[in-house]
Formats: sequence, structure tokens, C-alpha cells
Amino acid sequence: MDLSGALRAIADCSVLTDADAVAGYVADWTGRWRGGPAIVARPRTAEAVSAVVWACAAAGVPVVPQGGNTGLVAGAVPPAGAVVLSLRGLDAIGEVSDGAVVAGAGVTLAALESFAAARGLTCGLSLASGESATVGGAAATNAGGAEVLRYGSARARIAGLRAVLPDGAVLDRRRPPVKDNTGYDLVGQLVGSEGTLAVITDVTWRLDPAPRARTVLALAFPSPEEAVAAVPVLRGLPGLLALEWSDGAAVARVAAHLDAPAPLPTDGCWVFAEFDGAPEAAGVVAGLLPDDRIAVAGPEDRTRLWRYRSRTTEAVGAAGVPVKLDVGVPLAAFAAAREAVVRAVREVADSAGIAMEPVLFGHLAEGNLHVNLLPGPSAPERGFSEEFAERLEAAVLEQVLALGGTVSAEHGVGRAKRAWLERQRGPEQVALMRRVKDAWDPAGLLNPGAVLEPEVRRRTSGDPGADAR
Ligand code: 2HG
Ligand code: ZN
Repeated sequence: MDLSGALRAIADCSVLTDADAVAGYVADWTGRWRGGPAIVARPRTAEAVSAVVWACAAAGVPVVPQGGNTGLVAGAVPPAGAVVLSLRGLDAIGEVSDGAVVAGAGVTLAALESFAAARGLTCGLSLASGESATVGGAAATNAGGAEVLRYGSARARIAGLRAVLPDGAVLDRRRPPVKDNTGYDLVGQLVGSEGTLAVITDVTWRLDPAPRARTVLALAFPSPEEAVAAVPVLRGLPGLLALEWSDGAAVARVAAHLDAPAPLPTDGCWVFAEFDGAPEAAGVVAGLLPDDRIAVAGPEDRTRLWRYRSRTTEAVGAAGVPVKLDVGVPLAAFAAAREAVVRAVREVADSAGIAMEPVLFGHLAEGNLHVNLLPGPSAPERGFSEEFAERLEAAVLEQVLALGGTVSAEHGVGRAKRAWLERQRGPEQVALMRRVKDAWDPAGLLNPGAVLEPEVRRRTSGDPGADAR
């Protein structure tokens, strides 16, 4: 029997091979990264996941685990001939005990949050893509989001998990003792491993008491320097849940996309600060800026203000296929980094005679800049070449490294950033990562080419690093 026949014989699993049906699983949603051709297996139980992984191991075929396919670094875009293992069918949610709930890998973050909210709790992970992004994907990528400063990234939210190892065996740490200080932290190693070490099937997610009433403030600072200077004041206020930023130009873009005029000037840098209750925060903030540069919204209308930040990715996607970078710098270097990024992009764009529009926004508390580069109106109709995209990327990332920052603050490495891993972490740490990979996945069949460069770098037509755009 061939592999698709063997997969079809597995109980509680459907299999897609038709090119149209498979299309949504082999490309990322931005349209920049495309892989395959691939078979898609859609198991509905952990046992079926194990059977799929076992069958692929027996056939020597690579497996690419995939959740909601909302990632931005091509971590779930399959190389040619791989099996995409979609975990979306594992969507059961258990009971809350010891402050945590076991959720199937395919439960969306939105579903987990409404489960939590119905019990006066929150999952503490807030992503704009939460309607599609899954618990398993969040665990595998150590997802961050808007509320990292209050609740931590996914790593801090995860109390346990169950995963299928590359030979089909099952590692069950769904309910480790609440206090357990025995041996290596295998759960911690799988969080953020981007599907390269094991396939996560269930996650034990910590739930916290939900905020009582959310108040969001938008502050339109005339410059990034003034925005950064306000951070210590804002961080010192009680109940702070989120501290985000957007270039005024990015806000203006969202406003135009939504046909909803921005309520404040868009000349400088907006800061969005959300609080648990705390109307007193508004009083303190009043000293930072004149009234006509401050907007406040309570629980009923908070999304009307937040949308100028949370819908930026959507507004960018509506305008074209961007080059996306996700960099972080120490807060003290934030304004200089923003300036250096804009300059570096302009220089590369000018030298190629292609106008580029940087859209800049992100997570201010962590010094995280999302740099989205869109071709301007005068760019060639078919966009730009991959070679040009790589030049833009290199120009930006060199600036960030020079300022002591990171080439991927939040979105991970995937296939898009793997060439930069060694620059960030150094050869010794990358060599150790390779030994970790070999220990978990000696045959190298789990998500090959994600995080680490393939041993012999080969750019084939099925390699999404090669044929994108
Ligand atoms: C966000 O913070 C997401 O909104 C998406 O991480 C960032 O689209 C992006 O570059
Ligand atoms: Zn982000």
C-alpha cells in the first residue's frame, strides 16, 4: 500500500490529496510562502496522530505539523513530498482543575478564551489571529501577543502537554504534579520547538482570573522618543495589561482600510495602554499629553479603539504581500532602531529604484517592532523579487543586531529566519540545538528545514525558502 492508502486506513483521520483541497495547507495566508506538493492528514484523536506519524516514519516521509496556519515565518509550510499533519480536528476542551484545563491542540485561542470567560477566567494569550490560531500552534511557537507583560508568553501559560514522538510513541505530561522538580523539563523543551521535535496533541493551559473591566487608552505622542519616555510612567500604573505601539502612519493606514477616521493625530507614534479597571490611570496619563492627544474607551467600546492597532496586519494584507520582519531591541534603543530600520529600507529601495512603504507597529513593553514592508505605488506590478526581499531583510536585521537586538522577537524562526539563527545565537548554541534535534528526532523527519538549516543546504523547488514570490 502507498502512503496515502496507509493514511486512509487510519481510524478517525481524513486525508486530502487533491491539489485544490490541499492548497490552503501548503501556503501561508500572507501569500508569500508556498510549499508542497503534499498530502494532508487530518486526524481527530491523539491515537490517530500517533498512527499517522508512525506510518510516515515507516515510509521515511517528512511530517509538518500544522495548527491554524497563521504563522508568519513559514514554519508550517511543507517541503515537497511531505505530509502536512493538521491538528485542527483535535478540538475538545476538558475540565478546569488545579487552575488549568487540558485543551486539544486544535482548539482555537478564541474558543479557549470564551471557555475561560464563561468561568470568570482568562487564558491570558491575546492574538489578533485568535479566531484561527490554535492552542497547539501557540504552544509549538511559544506565541506572545498583546498581554505578554501581564501573563507571559505561551511558555508561561503551559502547565503540561501530550505529544507524539517522531516514531509514533506518546509522551504524556498533561497533568504533571503541580509542583514537580524531577529531571529535564521535556514540556518546556517542546514549547517553542516549532514542530521539529514532537507533535503536540494536547496542552494543559493555565487560566487566571479575568480582568474585571478593561479600560484602553490611546496616546498620540508627537514622536517615538516621547512615546518611549512615557513607558516607565505607564508601567508603574496598577492593572496594566498591555502596552503596544503603532507608527502614526500605520494607524492612518488602518483608519483608511476600515473607513473609520482616527480619533487622534497620526503625525507621530501612538501608544495603546490597556488596564484592568483603573480609571485612575486616565488621570495620571492626563499629565503626559494634551487632551486632544488622548482617547479613552471602556469595556463596551474598547475594540473600537484597539482596532487601530489590532487590525494592522489585516490592513497591510489588504494592500499587498509584505516582507515581514519581527525584531526586538532593548527599550533604550527603540527610537534609534526605528530610525535605523526606516533608513536601511530607504537605502536598499533607492538603490533598486523601488519605492517601499514601511508599516511599523508592535509591542512596546518588550521593545518589539513589527516591520512590514509593502511595495509602494511605483513598484513593479508583480511586486519584487525574492533577492530584493532578502536584501531588505539583511539591511534591517544587521541594524538590529548592531543595536543588541533580536532578529525574531515573537514570531519564531520557521524557514524564513533560519539563515539568521547562527548570527543571533552563535555557532556553539546552534550546534547544541542540532544535538537536541537529533536526540528527539534521529531520522530528521519532523518539520525538516524549520528552525535549523538543512544539513546540506539545498534549494529545491519544493523548499518554500527558495520559490517564494
Ligand atoms: C501582531 O502583533 C502580530 O499584530 C502580527 O504579531 C504582526 O503582521 C505582523 O507583522
Ligand atoms: Zn505581534
